[in-house]
Amino acid sequence: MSEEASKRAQEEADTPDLECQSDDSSDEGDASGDTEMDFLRSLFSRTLGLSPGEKVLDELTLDGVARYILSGKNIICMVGAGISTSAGIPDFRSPGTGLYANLQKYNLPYPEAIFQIDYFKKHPEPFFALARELYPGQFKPTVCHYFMRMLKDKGLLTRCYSQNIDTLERVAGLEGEDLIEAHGTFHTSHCVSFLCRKEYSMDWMFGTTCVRLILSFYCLLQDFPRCDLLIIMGTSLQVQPFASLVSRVSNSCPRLLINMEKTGQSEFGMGLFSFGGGMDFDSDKAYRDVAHLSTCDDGCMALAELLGWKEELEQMVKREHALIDSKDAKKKDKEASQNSKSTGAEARKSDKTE
Ligand code: CNA
Repeated sequence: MSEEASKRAQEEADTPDLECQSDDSSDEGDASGDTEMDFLRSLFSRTLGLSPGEKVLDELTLDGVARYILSGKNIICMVGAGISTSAGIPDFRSPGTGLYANLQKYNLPYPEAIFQIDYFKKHPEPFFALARELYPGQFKPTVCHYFMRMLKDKGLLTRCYSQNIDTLERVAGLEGEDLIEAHGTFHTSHCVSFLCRKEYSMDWMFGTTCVRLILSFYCLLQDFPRCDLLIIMGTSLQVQPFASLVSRVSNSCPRLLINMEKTGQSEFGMGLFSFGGGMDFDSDKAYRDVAHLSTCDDGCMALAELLGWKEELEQMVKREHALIDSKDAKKKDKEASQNSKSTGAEARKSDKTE
């Protein structure tokens, strides 16, 4: 296979399915057959790990990633519940502390039922009880959230794709186009009642859910092929299709996982990962995936230190947390003075009636 044909086949293999166009030009004759063969060869060799992409990290460690970042890169972050556990919000699957291990009190038929719409329509109480525990306003963003904010401030963050619903990315300063909230968010929500939807929500729904989905889809088609570095943090990569996004970057794009455990590896039963694109940290063929096993906060702080940003990150966390504390204190004072005013008014009213 010529070098050019092989390059073309590689490019086609890297193109997301939805961007692929059928090639029906009849004048290409055998050339088109060659291209298809090249494409299939490339796909199989990639899937079987025979033809890895280019190795761009000088070493598969956090130091290697830091040196690579310093040359200025388009970074995508993919994050999950593990980035918010240090803020006090439990994740799903951590043994002992995860929500799935602690849902007995809600008497669910099985743990996932709490997030299923059919179950919710019949038994909304467990979801609302859980939502009260997770509702934004009670928690502060973590070091990891502010590390992503620093990536943004330094012009390195293409976008953050989050599975979380706790809105802490927004509190940390990722907003608008910085953020795709792939599993929805408490920031916007809607009534599931058919009657309610009919009366209020066609425009509203369109302005939120549909447009958000279309934009998210458009963004990921744009972002992933252009990504220079994918940072995956605090997720078990068990929920599809989100998890399969790790295979949407080019096969030369390094992927850094900061998590308590290794996730996203190609294993039997790993759904989309078993067809190529899964993470490979340890095999002889590993050439681009780095696993840094630690808390997300420690991992981000270690990376910040290697980048020479440690002090700046520490100061940002301190400053932003102090700001949140002072806003909370003002809000509490206001609520207390409103409460005392209304208690006073009620007391005067009852004095008059007596
Ligand atoms: P998960 O399946 O519970 O996985 C969490 C992962 O993070 C696991 O691999 C843990 O080992 C790891 N982890 C936990 N704590 C830390 C830590 N401090 N540092 C590093 N790693 C840690 O959660 P996923 O996000 O993968 O699953 C997707 C679900 C979770 C989405 O549908 C979310 O909506 C849902 N969820 C969100 C929140 C939230 O918004 N904060 C909380 C709980 C669940």
